[in-house]
Amino acid sequence: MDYLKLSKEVSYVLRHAPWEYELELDNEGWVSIAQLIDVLKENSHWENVNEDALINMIESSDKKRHEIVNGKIRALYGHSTPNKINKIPMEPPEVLYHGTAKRFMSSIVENGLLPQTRQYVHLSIDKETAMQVGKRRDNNPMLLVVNSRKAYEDGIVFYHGNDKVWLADSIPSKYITQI
Ligand code: HQG
Repeated sequence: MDYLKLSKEVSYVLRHAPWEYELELDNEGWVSIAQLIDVLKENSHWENVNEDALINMIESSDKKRHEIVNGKIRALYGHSTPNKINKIPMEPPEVLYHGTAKRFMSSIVENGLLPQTRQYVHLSIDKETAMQVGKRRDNNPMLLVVNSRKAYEDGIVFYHGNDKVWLADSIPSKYITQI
């Protein structure tokens, strides 16, 4: 089975368009695995999908995008659905990074980091990860450092995404420096 393709499809369902598959995410973004498998199977491409395939998909992925607990599955970050997924506020590391395109910089300097089409701003735990994120939009991306310690102390709320991704509602530009 093509786990990369399956992961993209599952991300699309769980991050962006559950209703297209007649699925409803709960407040934390979970759906039952059985329901997800049922709707995936409606597409002949995924007629052999089962729970083991979803587990293999998660384990073989370059990033931890999804998690399975007690018969349910959810995307850990990336959502654009209208109802904001509840994330638990957590103290972030001292600094976080964000890789972006040069063409967005003037707006980011003016407005800070905004979630744009997603529910949360996505931040990276290290420079390498941030550069990879930025390269999706610019061959020579900008690397931004977020003073998450200071922002947190000032009341900006952060949430844990996965081992490399942190989330925030927005990051005012006074906490951002370019390197
Ligand atoms: C930019 C992928 C103008 C922001 C990645 C980014 C990540 C602004 C773009 C995850 C702005 C939004 C998310 C402002 C932010 N003015 N542009 N004020 N504030 N932006 O894709 O962080 O592989 O929604 O810099 O690896 O690039 O899909 O966010 O360039 O973890 O699992 O607006 O998605 O993960 O782009 O990426 P995105 P992102 P997966």
